[in-house]
Amino acid sequence: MTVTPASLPEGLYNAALDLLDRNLLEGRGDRLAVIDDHGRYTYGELTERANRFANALEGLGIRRGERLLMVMLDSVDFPTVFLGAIKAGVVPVPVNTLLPAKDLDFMLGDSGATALAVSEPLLPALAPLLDRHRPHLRQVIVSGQDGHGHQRLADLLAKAAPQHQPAPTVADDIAFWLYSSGSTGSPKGAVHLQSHLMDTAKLYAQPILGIGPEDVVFSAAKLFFAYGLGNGLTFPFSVGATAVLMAERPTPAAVGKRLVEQRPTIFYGVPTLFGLLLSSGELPEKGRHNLRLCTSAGEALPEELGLRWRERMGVDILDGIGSTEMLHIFISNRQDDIRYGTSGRPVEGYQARLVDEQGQPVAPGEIGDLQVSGPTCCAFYWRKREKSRETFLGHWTRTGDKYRVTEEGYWLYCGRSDDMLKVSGQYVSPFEVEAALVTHPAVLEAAVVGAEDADRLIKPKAFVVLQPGKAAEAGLEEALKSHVKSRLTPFKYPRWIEVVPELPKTATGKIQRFKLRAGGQRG
Ligand code: 3UK
Repeated sequence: MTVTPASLPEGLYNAALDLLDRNLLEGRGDRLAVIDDHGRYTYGELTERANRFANALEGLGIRRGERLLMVMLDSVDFPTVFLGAIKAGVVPVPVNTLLPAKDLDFMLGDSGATALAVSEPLLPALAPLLDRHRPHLRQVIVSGQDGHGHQRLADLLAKAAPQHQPAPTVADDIAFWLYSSGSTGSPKGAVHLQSHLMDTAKLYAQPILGIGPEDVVFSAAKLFFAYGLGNGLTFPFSVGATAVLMAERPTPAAVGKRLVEQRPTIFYGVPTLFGLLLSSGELPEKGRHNLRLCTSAGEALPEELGLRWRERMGVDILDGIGSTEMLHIFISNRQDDIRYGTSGRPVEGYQARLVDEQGQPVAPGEIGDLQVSGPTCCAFYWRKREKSRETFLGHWTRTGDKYRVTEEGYWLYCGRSDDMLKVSGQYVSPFEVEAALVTHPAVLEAAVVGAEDADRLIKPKAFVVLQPGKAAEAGLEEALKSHVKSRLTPFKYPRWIEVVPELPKTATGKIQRFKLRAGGQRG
């Protein structure tokens, strides 16, 4: 081991030391932290890489509190940059790598990032935006073979010193942000603190998953999602376990291959993927994998999917609900107490309650709006005072979900309170899909709602009114689908399109989506 673990004086706290250096202090420096598509890295090596990156940022003049936007694929460079920044007190802001340019443009501006770290394959999408943000954006760092005229991460690491003196941060300092999509389009930066990462591991991953140093974990959800960040970085690093990181999209083939070759003990997925895997023929037989447990989040896991998976794979899936605001899961099933079709019970350390429209607790068994309280809630939404006030009510946070508690005390998901959809575990705003549809020359108006597919998972369905004189020609449906795919993150496209003469509206002209939902299940 070449690095000596760093420490901070009593009263100070830095999440990156807790997730990296503590493993060295506790004698796990030679254990594997990361297996990615290119190599294997011990805790000693990863800690050194993070130290080098922290030093490099300081050398580039990026200071404490400044934001570093991360548009990065999953590889060892992700934890290097994320934890290296946190060591330096610089605030990493990982964002979805599949975002269209307009969203990246918004995030570059909204965050006021002074530095950008980007994986080489994603640079072409960002390059045209950079100049507009130059006044504040000072450094661009590329992870990959060719820096294309920018700083190359590998060069920065090679030149920087391997030991780093951590920034004197405290538990309540801002550590990182994650963007959450809003129903009206503009994403909200959820500002998280130094203590939050480790708290999700202590409250959820250690007691509920029973994660330990012998585990090898693999998350289909990428590190830029709050779900993936906990799954593939915080949780394994909190105990010195090994994370398998994969840059490519989590197709059934790519996932099936990792299950056989890397033999993870814990696999974290989302319902859509469990469904795809089961029908893909890519899943290993019971004896050929090493799984002991799976988790599902992002959207509700239908009971049949959980049961079919257990039958086929011989391991359970723990469904649990989390959010970007709460950082990770706060209501979950337990290994010894699983009720498929429900989210389980509140995780110890969190409190959950159901309230009516007046904010009063609902009667037992009634549906109510879910509010949650716990130590990992973000401090506020960046630059969104009004949204922050609506969402964060003292200790309680409104999740925007409807829930009911069954007689036996299991929490049952009953849908979103707003018009937002959760598709493959990710938010889709119906407004956004509608706006994309109406930019097509054949479309006058559109309304998008959620409809169930064959696995009982929600997917977007569009009702469109055509321009006067246009008829529903053959090929129109496919044309509209690809039109949306080219404008938005592709998974948001409507799986079914129904041409209608008009949309149901209120007297004030608002689309009555509930009428379309009631009328139009499945396409
Ligand atoms: C929905 C669920 C039913 C629910 C997330 C685990 O999904 C995550 O965060 P997001 O901010 O979305 C939050 C919203 O997603 N949801 C999540 N999990 C479930 N609905 N059953 C579930 N098991 O509407 C919630 O309000 O994208 C999930 C860990 C961290 C996360 N950020």
